[in-house]
Amino acid sequence: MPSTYKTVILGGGNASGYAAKAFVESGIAPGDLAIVTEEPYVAYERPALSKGYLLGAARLPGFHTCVGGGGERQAPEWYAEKGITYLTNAHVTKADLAARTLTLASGDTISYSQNLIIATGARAVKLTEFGVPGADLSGIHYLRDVKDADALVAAVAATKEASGKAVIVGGGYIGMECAAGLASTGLAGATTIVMPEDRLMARLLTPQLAAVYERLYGAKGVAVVKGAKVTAFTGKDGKVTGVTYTDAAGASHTLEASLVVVGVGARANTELFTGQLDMAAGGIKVDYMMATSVPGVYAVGDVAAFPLTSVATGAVAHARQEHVTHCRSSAAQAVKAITSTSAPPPAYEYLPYFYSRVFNLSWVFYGEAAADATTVHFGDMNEAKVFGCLWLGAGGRLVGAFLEGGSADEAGVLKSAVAQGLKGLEAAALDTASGSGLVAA
Ligand code: NAD
Ligand code: ISD
Repeated sequence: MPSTYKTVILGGGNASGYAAKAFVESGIAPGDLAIVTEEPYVAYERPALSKGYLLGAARLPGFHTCVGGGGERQAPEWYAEKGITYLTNAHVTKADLAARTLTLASGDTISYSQNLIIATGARAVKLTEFGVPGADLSGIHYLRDVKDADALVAAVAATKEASGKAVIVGGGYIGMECAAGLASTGLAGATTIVMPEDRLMARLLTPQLAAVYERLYGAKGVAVVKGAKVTAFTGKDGKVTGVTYTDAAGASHTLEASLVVVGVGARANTELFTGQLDMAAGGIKVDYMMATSVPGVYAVGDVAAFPLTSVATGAVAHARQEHVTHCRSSAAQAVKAITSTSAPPPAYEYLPYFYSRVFNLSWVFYGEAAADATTVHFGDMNEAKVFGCLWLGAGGRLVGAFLEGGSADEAGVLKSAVAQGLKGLEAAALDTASGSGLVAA
């Protein structure tokens, strides 16, 4: 195996798979590109892990990159056919940007002559990091990769078999999607979500929207405990048996649990580049081309903090977006910037977008759930079939839109309406940006 490539992609997640796709579409030559990942699999569509995977509906190679994003499925053979070297099970211990070299845990090195694309993504925040007693007991799960998902699926089966109970810590994306997965695969009536906030997905859902989902979760056999701070895990023989929390009044309670899933957020994997690259917003700082502070080095996906124009205020600030759509489009942007032979591509424009599917429901959200916006709810929230909310900012401009259960056309109309407002703001931000016009403050 040669050890020097024109381009190396570090990381094998969503963004990496789409960067490879974009390189192939740009016509790279065999032997020019290598991808290095510590995962045992080539890139796959990570969103499936907290949805279809838990239901037994998604398994590799069924959801390798582009299944879900449109395009040819990129199973291992695809990379081989295109002349792309893919190193799996290859943990990088050191990145020396001055020497353009990555060192692997095996001691081998891999170098790039022109470009490095950093796609190291993010990892689950662990409760051990906060010193929560018992957080290292077995039976406490996180969900980020296939290995985690396999362990969780096995634990759900064992818990069901033993008529045990499950507790989910956190009421965000992982919490809501995993609770739905557990309740749909045998743990209905035995699953409880415990969270510090006063409602599910508090960073996005209004109290009215959250109430609909809370009703549904209750009906599907998932209890929700709000205002609860997890203080400890109890255990026996090294295995979790309970989750202790304090309620809003300060009283302590313990819920029985032989299975715990923790979803309390994610942290970008930036450590290899500390002191070598400028950082922002907990990630690697990039410009509108996804270029970092070192020439030839790009960052894409969850790890990249890029200039994002606020739909609500028009202000530009570096921000990370932990969403597959940004993984796809930031990867395409970096590859365009690298391969463009004439003018650089247009500046990266991104409209925040999130979606989720739980039970038989499915929602989309575009824009910003701005705290000071006026919210207008619509649809039948009792029937819980098609309903949503609009966030109206200054001058009545639409800055956020949530739609549950609507058609693709209806979602498209809302997306365009939010995007229209953003377009004008982005154009103004680019006009006033400093230097080349492509670097935000
Ligand atoms: P999240 O930010 O969505 O939710 C975190 C939740 O953790 C909060 O709602 C809060 O209830 C809780 N929390 C925070 N600190 C806590 C503490 N000390 N004790 C108890 N609860 C605490 O993060 P997540 O659900 O962990 O998701 C992780 C990542 O996966 C994110 O990047 C997310 O965007 C991504 N993801 C996205 C989707 C999707 O877009 N549909 C689905 C799954 C995961
Ligand atoms: O949409 C999603 C989703 O479900 C995730 O887990 O984005 C994330 C990742 O694919 C990106 O981190």
